[in-house]
Amino acid sequence: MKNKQTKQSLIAFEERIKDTYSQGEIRGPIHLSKNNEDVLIDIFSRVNSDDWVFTTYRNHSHALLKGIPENMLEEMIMDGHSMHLMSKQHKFVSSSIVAGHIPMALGTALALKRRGAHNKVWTFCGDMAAETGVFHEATKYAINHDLPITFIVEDNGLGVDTPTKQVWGETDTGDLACRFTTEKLAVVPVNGGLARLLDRSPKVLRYNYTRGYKHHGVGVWITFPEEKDKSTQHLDDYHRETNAAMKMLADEPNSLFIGQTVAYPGSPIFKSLDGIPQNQRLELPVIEETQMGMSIGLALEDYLPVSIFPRFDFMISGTNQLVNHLDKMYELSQGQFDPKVIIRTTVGTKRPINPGPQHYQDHTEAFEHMLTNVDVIRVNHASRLVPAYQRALSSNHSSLIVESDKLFYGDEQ
Ligand SMILES: Cc1ncc(C[n+]2csc(CCOP(=O)(O)OP(=O)(O)O)c2C)c(N)n1
Repeated sequence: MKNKQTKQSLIAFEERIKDTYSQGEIRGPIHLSKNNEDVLIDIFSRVNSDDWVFTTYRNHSHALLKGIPENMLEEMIMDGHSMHLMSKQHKFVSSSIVAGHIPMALGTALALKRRGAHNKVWTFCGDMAAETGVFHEATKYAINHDLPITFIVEDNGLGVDTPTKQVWGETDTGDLACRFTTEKLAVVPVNGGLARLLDRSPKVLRYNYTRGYKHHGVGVWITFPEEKDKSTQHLDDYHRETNAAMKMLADEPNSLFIGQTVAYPGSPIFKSLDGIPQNQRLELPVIEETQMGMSIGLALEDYLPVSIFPRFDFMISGTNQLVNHLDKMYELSQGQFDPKVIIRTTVGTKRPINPGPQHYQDHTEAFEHMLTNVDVIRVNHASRLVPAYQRALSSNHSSLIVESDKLFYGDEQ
């Protein structure tokens, strides 16, 4: 695709967004990209204007290279839509749910093939997303059904601040993928069996780069103008009380904290586990269904899993294991199994910046309807945090504890 964007203009755009964000003028989270401009320019030189692009929250360069004009993009970012940019006109979709866009991209590729259309789909994701089940399902389906889609893995070695290989071990989706070099679109099969698959049209490309910015934001804490005189009391109370509650759980024999940001920083969860030994923490980002199922399995062997999902919105993909297994195990096994898991999740706040509905939904009532055996406890005030976890600990049942957005800013949401 002919595009007037250059490496310099992509870098300059991100610099401008960084400056505007630093001044407290952007009302949504931003995820800046740097150091992968050459590769993206090369890939997009093969993308036609009527091709579809599905991508992540780290999407500004993709949007510009797909032809979204700078001023239009800037307006969407200023309005807080950076993490979930979409443009029908430009056939551009992105999502702030990790790997959430990948099956949609697959479906669009299937539609194009069935229709006999000439255009195709390009879908981008990070290395942590490339370890998920949906990535593997989608790539296998696309390869075996010869769908008009290319998957591109942008490998910066990290998911937020968690080194991907620390979670998954050394083998990565490089086994599935071919290596992309900026000189030419090269297929470098990692093992012979896959080379045969990769010779066919759907391809998985993978390239390495060093992330030029922090995961999100600009690397320093921004105080937004209207926040300047606000007290931090709520936040201080939240940190103190969640830490006291988690320490109480950590004292239980066999308790194990699993989930995203339990062992690496990246959300307030990390701070709440201050002082808890590393060997009681197991980092598991972005595989929420597997995490929920693993929690049940651990409990079957008498561990006490404290299964943590930093956002209720992310926990949704663990719903199958929660509703169909944890909640029903007692009934299905005729009273033989009643695994006990303490699930902890948080409703995202809209302040100081609004992350959009993929990060702030409160599904408490829906889960109250869906669950019959698991207790659902919503906590609205810091003074109720320790009692809520005490109740979960002394109960014979599993519990889902929802830390409400009120905990961060009181009723001022
Ligand atoms: C389903 C889901 N789980 C967790 C998160 C929180 N989260 C946002 S980005 C991210 C890391 C993703 O890393 P990677 O796929 O390597 O992409 P990168 O950000 O490095 O480009 C996580 C865990 C989320 N947005 N969605």
